[in-house]
Amino acid sequence: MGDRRNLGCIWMGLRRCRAFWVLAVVVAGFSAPGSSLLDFSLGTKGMSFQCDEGGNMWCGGNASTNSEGALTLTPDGRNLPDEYYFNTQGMALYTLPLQLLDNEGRWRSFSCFFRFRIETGKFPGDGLAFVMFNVSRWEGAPGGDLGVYSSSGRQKVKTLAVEFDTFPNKDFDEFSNHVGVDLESLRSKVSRNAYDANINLSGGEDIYTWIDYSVDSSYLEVRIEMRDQRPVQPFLRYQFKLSDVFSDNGTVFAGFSGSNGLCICHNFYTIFDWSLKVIPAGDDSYLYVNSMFFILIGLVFILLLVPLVSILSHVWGRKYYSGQRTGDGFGYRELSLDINEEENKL
Ligand SMILES: [Ca+2]
Repeated sequence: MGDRRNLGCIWMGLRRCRAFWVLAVVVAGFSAPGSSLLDFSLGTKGMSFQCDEGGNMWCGGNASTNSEGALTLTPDGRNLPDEYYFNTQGMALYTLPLQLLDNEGRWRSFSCFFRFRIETGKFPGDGLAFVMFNVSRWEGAPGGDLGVYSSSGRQKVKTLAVEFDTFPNKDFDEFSNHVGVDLESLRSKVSRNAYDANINLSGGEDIYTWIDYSVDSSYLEVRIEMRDQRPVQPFLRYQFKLSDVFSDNGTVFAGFSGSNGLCICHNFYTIFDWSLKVIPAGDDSYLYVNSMFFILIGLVFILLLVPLVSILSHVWGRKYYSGQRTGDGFGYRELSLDINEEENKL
């Protein structure tokens, strides 16, 4: 009976047939393209950061991991002589490249989230940065250069950095506790005092961060929060084109850097969790158009399939009922003959 009901729903109208919509969703789902090209999550809640040979991170300088699977960027031993922390820096880059340029020359958006903590010794050290380079391995100078930029002042690799700076350098810092977007130099393109969001970057508490770049708008947006709740409004945003920064072939390596200088000031940097995904060229509108295209293909397929199933079920139904008796004891053919006989009498 169940099979007959499913076939019968075709005659009842497609809108009332649950099987139709289930099939439509399944076909459309199989047809729609994936929403991201590279999508990973690392840290204490899943696959741990791995700095060892063959691991998921290339780690330079003092970058390492701890027993919780988190990433640390400078020496993590506590209560050691100040000299132990002098001019220390660490760089950790995800080993797989981010292909930010597709084969048709279109740039791709990206979106990332991470949770970090900066703990301070006697006085705050220099800070950490989320980084992207056009090379798989790079180490900058410690101290105010954040381990990101070369001490000469002329950066040798193509760089995008979002800095979380905890030490005021009078030559290029406007605030002592700030977030900034840097490109070819430490002089931030845009920066903002983290106290505007009531956040002390080196306060020893977890800070949740979202960094998104949209190819459509060309805006990089940074959000920070003391809890795992993404703010609606970005804390900082800066407009630029990825092609102006990474003009080679769009192959980029992403990760983190942190540093301390030559003073009795140092920080301990921990990245607990990090997730990142690269989004196909043209971002959301591109995804929408393509998804709709494949959904339409799926629906056309279904609309072609439905008449075929209907014809087959109709043929099957005629064969099935032919010669069968009705619930009153009359067969289809018998009932037809009886009616004809009554008509003949009249
Ligand atoms: Ca600084």
